[in-house]
Amino acid sequence: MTKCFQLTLAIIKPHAVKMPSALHSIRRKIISNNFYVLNTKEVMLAKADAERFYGEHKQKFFYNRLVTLMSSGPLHVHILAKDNAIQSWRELMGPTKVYMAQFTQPATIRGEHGLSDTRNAVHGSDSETSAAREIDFFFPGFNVDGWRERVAKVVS
Ligand code: RTP
Ligand code: MG
Repeated sequence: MTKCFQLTLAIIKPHAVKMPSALHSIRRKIISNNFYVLNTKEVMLAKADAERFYGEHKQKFFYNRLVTLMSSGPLHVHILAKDNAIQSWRELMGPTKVYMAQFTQPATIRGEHGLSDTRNAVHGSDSETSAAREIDFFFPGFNVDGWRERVAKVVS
């Protein structure tokens, strides 16, 4: 895999935020897998904001279930940085579907803390374009391009 220092947006979903053992375990996994946490906040989304964030899934059968979950309680939102952060965080999350996570990758976050296909504990960006959009959604003052340029100067 080619090394590429990236940012990704990670969300700990409401049911996991409410469960201290899950929250603690997820935070430990973030740190022990060498992610830098560049910014973090606790956010309560209005349903309309959750609908906007998940607009790409509007036609899916699980859309209403998803936005209801994501506006049901506080989220913990993090900007994570690492080489290949997007893929690395998605590997740590594990498969979307909880039965796949529990049976094929039980040591992943979703394998350990997923309760259902919707309540699968965590979210992660799926591309650099999504990461930039999602970071801007939750951290509008965070300059993704400026941050990338500063890192490129330091590592070159
Ligand atoms: P995410 O966006 O949360 O990181 O998850 P993902 O890429 O693995 O999965 P995606 O297809 O983008 O789905 C977004 C979220 O929708 C919920 N979902 N529910 N069968 C279902 O009930 C179902 N399928 C997906 C999950 O919460 C998923 O994370
Ligand atoms: Mg997704």
